[in-house]
Amino acid sequence: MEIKLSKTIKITTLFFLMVFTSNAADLVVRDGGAGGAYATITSAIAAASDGDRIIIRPKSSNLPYIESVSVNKSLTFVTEIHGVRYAVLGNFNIEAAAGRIVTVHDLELEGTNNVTMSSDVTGNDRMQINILNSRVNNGFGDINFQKNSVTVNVVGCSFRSLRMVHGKAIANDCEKIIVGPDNGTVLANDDIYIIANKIFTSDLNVDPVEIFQPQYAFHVLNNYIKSLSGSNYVLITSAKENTTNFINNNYVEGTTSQRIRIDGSGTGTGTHNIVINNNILSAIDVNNSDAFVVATYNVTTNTAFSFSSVDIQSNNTTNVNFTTSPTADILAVGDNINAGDPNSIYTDIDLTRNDIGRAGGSFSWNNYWPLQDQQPYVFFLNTPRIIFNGITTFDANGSGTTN
Ligand SMILES: [Ca+2]
Repeated sequence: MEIKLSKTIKITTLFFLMVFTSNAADLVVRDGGAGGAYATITSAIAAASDGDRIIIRPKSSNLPYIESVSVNKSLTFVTEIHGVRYAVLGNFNIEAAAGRIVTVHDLELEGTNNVTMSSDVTGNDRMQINILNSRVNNGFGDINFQKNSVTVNVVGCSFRSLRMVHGKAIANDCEKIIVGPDNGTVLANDDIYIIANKIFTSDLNVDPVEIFQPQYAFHVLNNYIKSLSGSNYVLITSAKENTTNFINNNYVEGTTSQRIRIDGSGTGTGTHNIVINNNILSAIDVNNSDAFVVATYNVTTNTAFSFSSVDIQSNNTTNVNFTTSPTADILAVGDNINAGDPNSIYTDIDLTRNDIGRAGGSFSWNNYWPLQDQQPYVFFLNTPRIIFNGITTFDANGSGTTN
């Protein structure tokens, strides 16, 4: 009898647990509240609870939902019609809260509006924001998440500028990516990744990529970076002490030079390494005694490189021939093929030697483009990778539970 009672209690507990963990709801938003749906995104958010999903049906003729959206819960936003973004005319603001997770798919933010956060996150937990397959003001609006304790993943989006303090920017079509300091109380435990973005600015005196934070190591990989100004194209003004940072396999183009500048003018810089490998560029300008800079296997069509205060430079090649498209749709082809760093950690995804430029290495541009086709995809795998030829012995031990 006692045993039966115990079993009943267990089953009841399990039942309540299941109910509690599976109570996330889908709330549907449709034009005019058709079919009992919510008529506005705002009303759906008001009725939602943390963990819910808001499914938004694009209006006919792609007319926008005319409302400014403020997200004050952990919610996921998706389109009801696969492959069609829902349009919103108004600002899209995400309110800060420790532990909050907000994911936005398929947003078409229209008018002169931006995706913003109004304040820093405070408390002992971070916040995470994911923006995927979205477009801001037809590529001319901004995404500003440069707030303390916010980790962002912005993937496959079109906008003018992205500001953040930590996270990943992957396969975006934009003019500028800026990473500022994270002065939050709880730091993230992984690095910053800027991968396979098309970053093309025609603004004078704008640096397409700018990093000025000492909290995280950074990886700037396989980007197409072009500026019509005479300024810097990748600008690093501070980095985390005792880290190794990577600027690899980028295509860098400017009017006067193809320049990366390592500058010590930011705050918090301590001794650190910066590896600049397998890029198409023509100039590296180091003005930071805390940075130990290595530049190898870079190429340029120019007759000479301008490498100022680079600590180690080898295997960089001038006068190379290759062709590329200014629209970034065609990859560089020519002397850069199979000419990158032969170390196996840089091996291409077809297992050949690294192709210098965007197509080379594990984070090949080819993994991510064409983007914005609104198909689901895996955008990042945090797996160590190495190619090994030969025979070796693995020292393997296993353990497990026994009954
Ligand atoms: Ca290759």
